Amino acid sequence: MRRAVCPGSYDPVTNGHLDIIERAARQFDEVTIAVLINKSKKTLFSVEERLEMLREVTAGYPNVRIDSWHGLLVDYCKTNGIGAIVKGLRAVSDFDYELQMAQMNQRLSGVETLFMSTNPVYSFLASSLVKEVATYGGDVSELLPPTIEQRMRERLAELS
Ligand code: COD
Repeated sequence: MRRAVCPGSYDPVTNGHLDIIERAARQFDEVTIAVLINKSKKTLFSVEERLEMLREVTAGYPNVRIDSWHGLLVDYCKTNGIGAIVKGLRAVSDFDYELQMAQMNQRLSGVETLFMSTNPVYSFLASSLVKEVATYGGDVSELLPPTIEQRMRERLAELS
């Protein structure tokens, strides 16, 4: 079975993430979306909330599973028999760091990283920007699934 992982923070999941996930799911037998836990990173949603939102928006994809992991991504791949990491590339600015991580991961364990070019419609899209725009009342309705936007607005209102 050809297995891949799409790792990330997913705080929260956006249409840009979903585009990469859908395309990866067409290329592999099984795709795991792994929420990587970074305790030093301040997030809007807890890990459990992010997992729940991901489960909800990927319910229509039978070969997509959701999981979380604390530690090195290559150890997650090894533990779960995953041979490929799929990443989305938005711009040249993503490339330097992504290349460095891909080479380090290859060196550490032999796992390959495959880059997918972003859908141009979402090339500017990042969870952090969506949160910032929504915080100041901007319209992000075309950038997130409606239920995720709703949850984000509720959380931002609780915090304001
Ligand atoms: N279009 C296309 N792709 C997109 C878009 C978009 N609009 N938005 C996001 N993506 C892609 C990103 O490029 C990324 O590939 C993925 O979706 C997740 O994005 P985020 O923002 O949710 O997650 P990040 O960038 O915070 O995640 C970083 C990781 C957690 C993947 C990384 O830090 C990691 O692998 N950590 C594990 C610890 C580890 O192994 N460290 C050693 C590395 S060598």
